[in-house]
Amino acid sequence: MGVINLTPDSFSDGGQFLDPQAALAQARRMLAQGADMLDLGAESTRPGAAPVDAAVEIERLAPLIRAIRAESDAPISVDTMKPQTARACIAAGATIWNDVTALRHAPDSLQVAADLGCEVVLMHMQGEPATMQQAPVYADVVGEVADFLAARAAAAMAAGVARERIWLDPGIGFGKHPTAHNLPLLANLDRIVALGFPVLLGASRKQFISAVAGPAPADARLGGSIAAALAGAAAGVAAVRVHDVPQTLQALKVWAAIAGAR
Ligand code: HH2
Repeated sequence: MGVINLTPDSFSDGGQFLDPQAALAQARRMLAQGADMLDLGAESTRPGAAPVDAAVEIERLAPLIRAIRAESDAPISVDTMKPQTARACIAAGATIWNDVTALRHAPDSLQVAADLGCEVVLMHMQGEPATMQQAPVYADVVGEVADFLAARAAAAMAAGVARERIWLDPGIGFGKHPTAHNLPLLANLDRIVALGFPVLLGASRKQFISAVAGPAPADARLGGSIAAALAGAAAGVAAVRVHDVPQTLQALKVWAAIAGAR
């Protein structure tokens, strides 16, 4: 899954794809490079990011979704916590609602997801984006994330979302200490996979890479991003959400070929 942020302030690609033509060019490039799907966001979730109205999100996302849809059938995911934005983007041709709040942001999120009949990504986050990194606390991070995701999947199904439309995501970096919480999650992804839903892993360019391997700006964390993607592949995740498509795909292909030659 190739990530494109139509934001001025995303931590990894903020400002690069706010221009609609630049975003469309990046979408074409990622699909040509072998991305199976795209994830488009118009509001950064990093701590301190400026909130974005649903109307602005829709203005940024819907024309791009229509333009991609005019030339490709690839699944398009929209990264938003707002039901209005999800509704407008699904109408424009998106197929997946990627919600970092696991459909908890608005009282009608679960119902809107069920009504839209789209796929949903339910992601774990402790706290709220603005403050989530201040003091995340867990007694058992893997168990708590797994229990949360199982409970949100049950809530989605109870609201009418079909089981086969649900993805789960451990939310690397969302209310997690860079090493004390992210590393056990990455080491135990098989326990999230064992819940029986396709798992999406988003570790690309995240801060834990600097915490482990030494400071590096977001666009110089490719090696660490690939290491995390391979850990995900080994655990059986269904998709990895990445900023660097061709390099990740090359690593996954070589890893799979080696695994297949056993
Ligand atoms: N990570 C980010 C945003 N959305 N969605 C899912 N399902 N999983 C993730 O791990 C995830 C996500 C953060 O990365 P990015 O989009 O590059 O940055 P920003 O939130 O600053 O736009």
